[in-house]
Amino acid sequence: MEHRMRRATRGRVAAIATVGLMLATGFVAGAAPVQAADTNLVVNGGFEDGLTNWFVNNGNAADGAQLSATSDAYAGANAALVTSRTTTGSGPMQDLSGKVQAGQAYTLTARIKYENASGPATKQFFATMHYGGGTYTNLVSVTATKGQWAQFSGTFTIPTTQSVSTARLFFETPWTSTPSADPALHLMDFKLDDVSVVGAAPPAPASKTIEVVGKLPGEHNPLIGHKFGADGFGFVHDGRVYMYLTNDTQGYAPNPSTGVSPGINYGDINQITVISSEDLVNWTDHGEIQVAGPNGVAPFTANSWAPGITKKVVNGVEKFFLYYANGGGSSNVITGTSPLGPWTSERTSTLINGSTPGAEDVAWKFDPAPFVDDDGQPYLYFGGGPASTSMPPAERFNNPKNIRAIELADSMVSTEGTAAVVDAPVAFEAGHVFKRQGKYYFSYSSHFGGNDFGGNQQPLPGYPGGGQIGYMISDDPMSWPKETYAGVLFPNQSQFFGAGTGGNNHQSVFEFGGRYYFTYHAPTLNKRINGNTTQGYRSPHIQELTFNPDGTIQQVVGTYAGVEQVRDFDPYRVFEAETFGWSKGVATTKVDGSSAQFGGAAPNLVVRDIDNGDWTALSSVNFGDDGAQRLTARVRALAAGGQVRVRLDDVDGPVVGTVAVDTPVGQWAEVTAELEGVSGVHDVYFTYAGPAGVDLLEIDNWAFQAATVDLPVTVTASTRCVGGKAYVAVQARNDHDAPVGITLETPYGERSFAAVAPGANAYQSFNSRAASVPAGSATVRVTGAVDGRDVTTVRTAQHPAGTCGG
Ligand SMILES: [Ca+2]
Ligand SMILES: [Ca+2]
Ligand SMILES: [Ca+2]
Repeated sequence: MEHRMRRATRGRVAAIATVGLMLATGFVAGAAPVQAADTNLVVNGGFEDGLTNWFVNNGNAADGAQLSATSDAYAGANAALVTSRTTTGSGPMQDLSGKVQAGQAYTLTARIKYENASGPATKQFFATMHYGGGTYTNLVSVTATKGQWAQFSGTFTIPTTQSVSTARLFFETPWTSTPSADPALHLMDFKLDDVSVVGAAPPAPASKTIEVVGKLPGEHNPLIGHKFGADGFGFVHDGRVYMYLTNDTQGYAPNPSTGVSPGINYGDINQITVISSEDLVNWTDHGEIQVAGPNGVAPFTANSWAPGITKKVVNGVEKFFLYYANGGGSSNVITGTSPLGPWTSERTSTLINGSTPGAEDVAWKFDPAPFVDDDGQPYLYFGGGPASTSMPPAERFNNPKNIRAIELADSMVSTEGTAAVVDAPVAFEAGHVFKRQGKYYFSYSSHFGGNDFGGNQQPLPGYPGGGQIGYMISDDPMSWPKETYAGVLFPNQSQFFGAGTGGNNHQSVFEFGGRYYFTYHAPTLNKRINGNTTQGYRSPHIQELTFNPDGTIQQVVGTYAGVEQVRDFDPYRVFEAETFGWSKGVATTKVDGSSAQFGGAAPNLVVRDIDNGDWTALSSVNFGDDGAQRLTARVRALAAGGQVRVRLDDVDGPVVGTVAVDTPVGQWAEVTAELEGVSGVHDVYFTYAGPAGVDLLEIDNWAFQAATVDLPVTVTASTRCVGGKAYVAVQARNDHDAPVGITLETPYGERSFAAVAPGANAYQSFNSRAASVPAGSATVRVTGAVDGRDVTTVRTAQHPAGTCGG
């Protein structure tokens, strides 16, 4: 195996490993036994599905090319054609992250052809792996003859020390720093076909499922117990509260044997988690937005921390703007057509960076929080981190002037004017603004002291301590002198949740149903998993925010109890199964297709990792006085013999219905269960049972059906003879406790009666105008109201044949 630094600026490593070289070193024999389990890790390597799974290498900003399908194939109907290459690395790429493994050997084959008339007679090509950052490794090489398909055929072994969390395979020509000096030699078009990388099957990803009950039944904090999420930003739209969260679960990697994860690494995070609720207790998991990174909505950013969202009508269209920190160095925004996307990037570079006027001195240009005023003027608050060393130490500590306010353009994706200093005392990060009764409230997180803030300084009287949420009140959203400081809004969360829950915080405030709510985070789920030795994985919390008559805020007390459920849950609709009040032992995953509840644009998730003994629950479900008669679920059986037991009020509560998941294994299907004794308001527990040690099923959505309600009525029909004619007589007695409408119908006529009193009869004898009638039936239609619901009951009454005379 040959390693050599090829390009200091990109930290590039060449590991050319032709079969010959591998054999010469004796490396293949031990490392790459060909096994029956070997798998081709490349998807659509023959391009018979067009360009599916392929894209142009974008590892460096200068990389670029056009990729198209061509019918000039080595095999089959299609190959790939790459043109307009801007660098030697500009070539077709496929992401093999999560598929290749360190220490494993793989066999790579591919066919390549170039034809440029002005090109050289022969040309070397590389198959190269980009392991993220500046690490590139040439895997296999071939020298092609112009106009002929050449074959890559070689083996490569990934070093045991190589991180493979990013592993992207691409095809290129040998590197030169100035390829445009001789494009015919360095930037020729080429065609690619029949790519395969064969080796050990991809490893099953280690489970991230949280096995403990992270949110205890009856409690409302943390908001969810099946995943983490930090820096929550609450946003209200159309009767729902959406929480946008830094995806702390992304880098969570519990050791399979100890269950303990390494500490959180913010650098791993390039997704934003979205959850929503209409009652503040039952939260729907909408999954993650892949915001940053090579496959992100904004691939020119690497991280997505501390989201902030707002909406605005731009050119007559309501749009949603999701701001986020691209690490500490810059901030950016992506645009959605709904709070759940889909998302696009209107920008090709970051929104807030070193060239933002007035922000040049801000150390960390992060934590962007948008605010749109009543007059439509949008603002963005951002910044934090170490104070300028040009300040005296005491000022660095007390008034670091590291946060900024700036106007946004009407487009919401660019700034206007110069950023103004927010002189928040002891400020560190997490600026946020809301407006109430004409006053603007700026809240933020304070710093923990240390050398970045002038060393061990004495805080000014009344200024916040370390890691607290302070706030200011101003009449002007761009003017925040230190005199507007109003106090500590929330002490450090460890004061309420104890050992292991200290550290940073990040808050927001939203108004919902006439009340104000305060969001913050605390590693409480992490604490329930690992005790007081937490690893920094944070969970979203909400408390109610109340105000004094003078507009100041009553300091918030953090509790596990959280906020009151603001309305009962409506079960009589299709709702996503990834909606939990509480849960145990389950996980969620995004699936193809749209949400049955939230519509075509919204992502859909399913509940997975459902084992015997796991459960999910909904808080305060209102079945009404007449109750539910049936539960329907969309499920995919993964094993025979799975069951969903529906219980009321407790995980061990009475079983009111059992869904037998007896549909074909592996296929999505609808299953139903009849319910008994389900009325009124209850917590509902879905408990899962079946063979141990296997995943039982996945669940997409639920729907309860209301019980059919009948109006009580006693109906009779008979025949009689009057004047030689046969009559059919129909009678219906109203047994309800209120008046009803009754219609009597026969083949010989019908009659309607309005407002038939309780206990009274509707009666009519219908003349058949014949001497006899055959046996038949009358229809009785009763309309009325039961518990405020309009109800129609239809009954039939049989009558015998009747003949006059004889
Ligand atoms: Ca092909
Ligand atoms: Ca499980
Ligand atoms: Ca679903």
